[in-house]
Amino acid sequence: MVDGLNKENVIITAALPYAYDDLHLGHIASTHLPPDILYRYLKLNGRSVIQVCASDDFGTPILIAAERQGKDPGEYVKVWNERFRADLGRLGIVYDAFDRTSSPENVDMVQRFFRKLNENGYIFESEVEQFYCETDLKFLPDRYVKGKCPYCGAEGQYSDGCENCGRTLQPGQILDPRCSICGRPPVKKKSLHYFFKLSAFSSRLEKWLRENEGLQSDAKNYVLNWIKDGLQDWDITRDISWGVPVPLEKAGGKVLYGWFDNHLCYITTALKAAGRLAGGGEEFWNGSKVYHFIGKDIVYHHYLFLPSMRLGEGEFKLPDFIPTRGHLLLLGKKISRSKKWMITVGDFLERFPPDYLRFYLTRIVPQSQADSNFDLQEFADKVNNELSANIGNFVYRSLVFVKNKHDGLVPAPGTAGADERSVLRDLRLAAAETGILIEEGHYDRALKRVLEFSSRCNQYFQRKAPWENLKEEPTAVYYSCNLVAGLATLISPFLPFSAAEVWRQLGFQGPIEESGWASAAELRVEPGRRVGELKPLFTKVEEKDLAAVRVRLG
Ligand code: B3M
Ligand code: ZN
Repeated sequence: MVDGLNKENVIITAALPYAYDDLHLGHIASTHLPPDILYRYLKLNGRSVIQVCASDDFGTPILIAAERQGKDPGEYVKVWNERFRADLGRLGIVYDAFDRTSSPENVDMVQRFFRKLNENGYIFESEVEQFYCETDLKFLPDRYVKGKCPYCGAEGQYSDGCENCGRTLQPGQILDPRCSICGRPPVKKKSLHYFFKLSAFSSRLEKWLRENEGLQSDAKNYVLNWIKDGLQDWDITRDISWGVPVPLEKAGGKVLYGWFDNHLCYITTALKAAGRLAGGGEEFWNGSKVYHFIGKDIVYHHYLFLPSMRLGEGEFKLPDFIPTRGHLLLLGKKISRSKKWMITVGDFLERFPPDYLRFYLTRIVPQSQADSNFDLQEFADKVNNELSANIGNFVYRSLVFVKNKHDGLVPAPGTAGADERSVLRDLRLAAAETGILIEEGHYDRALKRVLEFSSRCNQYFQRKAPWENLKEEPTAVYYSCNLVAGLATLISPFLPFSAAEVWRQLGFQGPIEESGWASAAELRVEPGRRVGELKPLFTKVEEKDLAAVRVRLG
């Protein structure tokens, strides 16, 4: 068990989406949904937990996008920030704070880090040759230049990293460079830059990676190899206007690179959510268990840049967990914005309820860097055969008995027999095992465990056959209603909308979130309780729904 029942605070962060494009299913699968399951589960356990995220506002891609639309970048990113919150909220993913990396509080935090790292001797200056476009009369950092990857030879890569082999590139490393505004080859021109001494942290990073058992071994192993190959010091400034200004007089308006400031927003936003920005932030942060959920394409940044900046600054502890998940493929192919091969959150919700996505993605995404595949037919099958035919069926057939045979009032049971004792024992076991799997980060297996229990409930109902075994019918219906309540708690971290609906149908007033995980195994549905209005929890996904999605994808 990872956390046990200790009472420590928990801080959960999800990687920050860049403020220039819609969230798609890939973001949800690796970055936003897994932490939300943990968050909801911990809250149900009465733990003090905050979940935070933000929009990642700075950097050249955003500046370029804003410039193309003739907008001020500050205004441009605000629109995205609101859109992210709305989309995530519709999926039931709600953060205690959803900040912006460009907020004044984060800018303060970033400058504080820069100053401290500078004082501690981890920043140095160096003249570097930068790409400069003589047509557009500007320096061309990162995405302003496209070319060929020096490692794997892939064409059309941005100068700050290769999408094909996953390497980050230093300015100037890209081959056959072209200005992305006018397409002409840029020249090189000298510019004074600031560097972070990443190389000074090799042995400390290695020690941390080896000693921290909370880190995933698949990521750990290749990060250790990167360290063995030698870490390069890191150019952390850019000659553009959109970013956190380097807090030094002589820096002459240079700004910090987006990967210097964005992860610091985890800290800023957590302290904001906890009301600790004005003071006591370090104690709060250091007294918490810290989780950073990410996708595997940003391992380098989270396992090397982030910890070394914290080590160098010295006041905020390193993460305890960096759950790192693989990519989501869409119908077997890599999701691609440029090729329009993606399903955005908005597209999905036009057709299907949010819990269908939460269900399917949780079922298929393991706690590892293995890629998963969003397959339309499999999506329909899982929703229809598992969600609807298993969970939905049990809830409906149980409650409909109360309505049709008992005027909507839960009947009083006779004495519990061996079947009841056995199924209640299974409920306790299911709650305990599901909890352990969630704490260990295996949300896919945890949900599978809930499904197994739901099958068990259907078996109980089938065995009791209340439609013909009239003597035991009230007992069977009473216990089934309590199993429905137990199931509602067990599904609630995964399927919050459906859990709330079951709770309502059981006639409960307050939010299910307040009922507590441990109470799942109690008999909470008392005889005489009036059930709410009933309707099937899930409707089937039909071929025409799938066809519409296929058309949309082209
Ligand atoms: N904005 C998104 C990405 O590279 C990037 C994450 C920042 S997390 C601090 O997928
Ligand atoms: Zn140009």
